[in-house]
Amino acid sequence: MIDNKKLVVVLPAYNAVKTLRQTYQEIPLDIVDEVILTDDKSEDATIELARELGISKILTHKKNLGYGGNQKTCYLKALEANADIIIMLHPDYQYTPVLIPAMAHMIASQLYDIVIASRIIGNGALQGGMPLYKYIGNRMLTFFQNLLLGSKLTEFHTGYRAYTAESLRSLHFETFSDDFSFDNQLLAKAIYKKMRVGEVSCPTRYFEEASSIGFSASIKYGLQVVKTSIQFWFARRKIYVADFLKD
Ligand SMILES: Nc1nc2c(ncn2[C@@H]2O[C@H](COP(=O)(O)OP(=O)(O)O)[C@@H](O)[C@H]2O)c(=O)[nH]1
Ligand SMILES: [Mg+2]
Repeated sequence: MIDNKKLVVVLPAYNAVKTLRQTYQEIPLDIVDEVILTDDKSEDATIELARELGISKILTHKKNLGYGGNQKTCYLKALEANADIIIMLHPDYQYTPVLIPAMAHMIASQLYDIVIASRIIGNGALQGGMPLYKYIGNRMLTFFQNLLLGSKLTEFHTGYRAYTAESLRSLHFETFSDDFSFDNQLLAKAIYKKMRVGEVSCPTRYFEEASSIGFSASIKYGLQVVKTSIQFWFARRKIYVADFLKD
């Protein structure tokens, strides 16, 4: 609990057996009320390990839905569990769980609806081993997207995020993509709805198990970011409102 608010951490898992234990062990369970793991039909023993670790709520998909589809289950379950503050943390040990209190307190302060952990502030991304092409892509997409969205975020592509329950509910995330562009559509919609998005700086770690998205998937993701930004631009000018931006 933080300021009498229920704090739920969600772990969207996919083949996370090598990193889940370390991630879970660093979650500050003194302030986190519930941890929910959703498994997107992993091919490894993620589920068995999650049970062994005693994770309080574990859900499995009957078939692989994708990263966005997995997050939809996470957030639905967190809202069903009456969470007030929801934090998504990747179980691939890429982002440090140690920042959970900082992010949760920023949300609890009621100054922000969403808080993202930026790997760009503090210049940690390259030091943490982010491949140069991902770093350059991240910077260019962020610059382009800020321009079209009228925002000033240091990045849109982090997978470490905190939300108020009200903001998640009002985003209607069920209309977002089941694929990797879910994250980007979510932030675009939040800015479209003039939500208050804050940032904290966060180191990042790139190692084999923490990163499976290769060059071609990154290109596909980049093109979807461009599309999302253009859809936002059209919607703002009332030319055409894409489904994911509708209320
Ligand atoms: N549900 C689901 N999640 C996936 C899939 N592929 C990757 N992920 C997850 O998506 C997140 C981002 O992918 P990752 O490979 O870590 O990307 P990177 O760290 O940005 O290079 C991680 O939490 C992965 O576990 C998939 O096919 N399905
Ligand atoms: Mg990763």
